Amino acid sequence: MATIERFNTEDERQYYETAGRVQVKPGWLQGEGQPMPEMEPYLWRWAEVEPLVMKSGELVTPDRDVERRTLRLATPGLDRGTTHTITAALQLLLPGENAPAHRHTPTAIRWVLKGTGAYTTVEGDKCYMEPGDLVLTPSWTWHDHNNEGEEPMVWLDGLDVPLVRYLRANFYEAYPEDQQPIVGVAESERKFASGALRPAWEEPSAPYSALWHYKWDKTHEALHQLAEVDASPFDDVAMEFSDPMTGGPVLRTMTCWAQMIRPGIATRAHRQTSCAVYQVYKGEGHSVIDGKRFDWTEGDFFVVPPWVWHEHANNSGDEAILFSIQDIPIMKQMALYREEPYEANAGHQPVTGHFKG
Ligand code: GTQ
Ligand code: FE2
Repeated sequence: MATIERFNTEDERQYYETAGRVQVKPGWLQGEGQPMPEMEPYLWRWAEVEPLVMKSGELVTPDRDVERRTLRLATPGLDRGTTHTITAALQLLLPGENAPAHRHTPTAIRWVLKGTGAYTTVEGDKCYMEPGDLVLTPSWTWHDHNNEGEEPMVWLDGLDVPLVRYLRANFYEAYPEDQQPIVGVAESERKFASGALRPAWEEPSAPYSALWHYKWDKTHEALHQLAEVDASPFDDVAMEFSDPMTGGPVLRTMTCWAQMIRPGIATRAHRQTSCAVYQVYKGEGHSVIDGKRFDWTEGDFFVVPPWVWHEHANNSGDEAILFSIQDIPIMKQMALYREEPYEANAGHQPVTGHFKG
């Protein structure tokens, strides 16, 4: 029981003491609810992270000495997770290696960064991973990763673990074998190959996208096609990966975006109650987050906490492409999503500092 400092009489003192003993807490002593300030925006440089990822291949081996070979993006101020809802980690799988099959209630996404020749099997569907591909392993789906190729594979894992843990719904089950049986290859991908047409007889049946593999070529093409006709003042050419059956986000708790910040563009600042983890897939530029300028280049990662102003810019001569994982779906489903544009100064924050790292 926290000590209570506000009492004027012996009667009041006794009241608060008794309340403490009985395990009830006067609400009038508590402050008003505020967005939790513990998390700060942060940026990880690929040039610093990549050597640690590659070296992890010499230190530990999945299946033999560890469950998985991952390095979490650990935001200062948080005990776990990369945000309060999302955990992001880099995973390395060397040629010939297998990350054993299992399933868990947290949902995972994979955003492929490097390598070719590895696949993730999701519920028996073999999904070959190439850079820029998005592979979903929704809640409670069996998955295992295998590298049949000649190159080290590196991808970004995004999971809703902090949220699921908070909700006390974290379950895990190992598959009896290292690999689950293969039922097909690229089946979900071929079912929705056009991106716009879907099997006519099927109705939405699962609480996540029926397509779980989004190929980079299609994503990149979609960004360029959109750029020809429209863009957002806050996010430039931004696209959300969507569930082909519903048109909604691919998952219930997290959504994934690919966005192109075109050369010369400086977006207007806004803030949302949702938060996001970004990867700079291509190009260079900067973001101003909470008044601080974060310069980024290919491969870097950065995090935007809830309810802080942020804007993106690209002063280079080439396109910049950002991938992000955001917790918008959970906020919207709970009717807690809010968004606000930055009105002053033509939508741009005054820059009060530079992130050094
Ligand atoms: O690859 O299955 O980063 O289960 C964390 C938990 C990756 C995985 C993570 C996982 C996985
Ligand atoms: Fe997993």
